[in-house]
Amino acid sequence: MKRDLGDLALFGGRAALLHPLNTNRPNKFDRARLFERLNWALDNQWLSNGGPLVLEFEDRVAELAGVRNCVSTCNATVALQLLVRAADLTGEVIMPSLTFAATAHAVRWLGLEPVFVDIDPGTGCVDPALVGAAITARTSAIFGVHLWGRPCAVDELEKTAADHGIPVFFDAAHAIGCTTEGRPIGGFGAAEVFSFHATKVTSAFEGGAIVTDDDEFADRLRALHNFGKGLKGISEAGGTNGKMSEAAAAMGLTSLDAFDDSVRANRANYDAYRAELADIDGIAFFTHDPREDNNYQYVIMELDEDTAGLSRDLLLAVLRAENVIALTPIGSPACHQLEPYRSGPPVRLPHTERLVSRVIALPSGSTVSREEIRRVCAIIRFAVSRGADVTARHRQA
Ligand code: T4K
Repeated sequence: MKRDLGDLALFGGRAALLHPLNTNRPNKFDRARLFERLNWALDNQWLSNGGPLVLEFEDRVAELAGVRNCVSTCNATVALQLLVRAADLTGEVIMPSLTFAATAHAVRWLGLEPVFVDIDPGTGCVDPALVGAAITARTSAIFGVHLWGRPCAVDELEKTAADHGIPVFFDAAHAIGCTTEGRPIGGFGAAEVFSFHATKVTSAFEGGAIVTDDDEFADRLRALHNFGKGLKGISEAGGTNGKMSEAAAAMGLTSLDAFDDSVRANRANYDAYRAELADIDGIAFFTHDPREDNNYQYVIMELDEDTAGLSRDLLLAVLRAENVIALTPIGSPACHQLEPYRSGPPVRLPHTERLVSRVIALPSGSTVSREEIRRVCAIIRFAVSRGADVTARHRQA
């Protein structure tokens, strides 16, 4: 319990938590079941290249996403690159800047140019009206991003894309198990991409997947992620190695077994944070539509510096000193504020820039206890209630 400024670890007090509490640490899963699957794969002597566990994982992901095809990959970044190649994209791809660098890097790595547009401040997702206005003769596709699991304006983006005769793809790295108007994320646009990185609600250690209802496109993707093998003509155009291993699929399946428990825990954590901090001026939470399914893997808090009297970065430093490793969330800084994009032609995205300077991702997941949340909130409550004093003391130090 902090009573005086000197109790804050930033100013020499004892840290509130004994061990670092990381944001995005892996969720609980049945370890015995994982080892069982790994042993089975070893006995089966088929460890990659479309093995039985990979096929089972693909079926489970396709079912969750409500689509016909799932092509699993070694990670989501390669999955995004496979989309670029499979759709023969060239020139420019329009996307939000408020996303993890992987969305932009995947496109740039293949020699295309990401064109960043601003967000709708109400959702944090790309503003479809601005996407339409940014389309030029060089635009070959639109990439929407379901940021922090919040579905973007899928219908508007699909319409804009259709009006201009270009495809729209969705980076759904954060959005497995989410719905919009009752429709599961996975079936929108020409294809969608999930990430199964260790930090995601469903983890394959490293992994990704492309889901689509377009059978022919799925065949192209399947060939391209396996050196171009298996589809007439495509092999001559080459391919890459983007395959998922049996070990990753074993983890992915075991993590999927725990999906409902992980989401329940995330939802309870999100509700607990909101309840604990509801009465504090200057604090708000990024919301989801409670009528829709969401995986709630990110608890995103917004801090209004003027009201709180301390900046987002100072609050992060306060928390870090207490062993609470809260983060500037994915998308903060935004891509256009990062190299190599920052050195390009200047881009002003006022809604993006405002949001990224205010947000904090708080620790969540099924290994975070209610007591840990209570302690994190107590630190935030104390620091914000004494915001101006914390800022002044920090300046003196
Ligand atoms: N599109 C979007 C919108 C994305 O967010 C991502 C990735 C992608 C595409 C590409 O997906 P992948 O190609 O990765 O499948 C992490 C992840 O590597 C990345 O997957 C994720 N998004 C991104 C947002 O976060 P870093 O460099 O920020 O991770 P790191 O090491 O700083 O860890 C983040 C937090 O998680 C820390 O608090 C530590 C904790 N952590 C991390 C790991 C790896 C753990 O507690 N345990 C762990 O095993 O990129």
